[in-house]
Amino acid sequence: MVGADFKDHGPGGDGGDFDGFNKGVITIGGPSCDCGVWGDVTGEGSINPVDVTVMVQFVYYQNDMRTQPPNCPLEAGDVNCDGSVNAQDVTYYVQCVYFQNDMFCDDPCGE
Ligand SMILES: [Ca+2]
Ligand SMILES: [Ca+2]
Repeated sequence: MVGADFKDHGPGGDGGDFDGFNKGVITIGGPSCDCGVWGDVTGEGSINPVDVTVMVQFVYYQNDMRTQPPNCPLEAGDVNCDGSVNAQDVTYYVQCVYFQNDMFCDDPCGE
């Protein structure tokens, strides 16, 4: 069929030019889930003493310097996934950075 034109013949189709889908990222209920490097509150891509400092500043001094990944369902720094950022999360960071003891919960986006 040389020169055929795509028409919308599906259910509800109006026979006009096919325009039923928007190409691109599939989104279900909002932006796709992406927490970056899980637990990275500075957004530079790794977990290190700077992240510990940022967490201590936030939890103990109400000085919020965290970077929140825009499409992450959990608050930045809530690495035990209990819904709040507090001293327990700081402990997890200290364990992770200084004792190589990774107690973080799984990345909620499943990376
Ligand atoms: Ca970091
Ligand atoms: Ca927590």
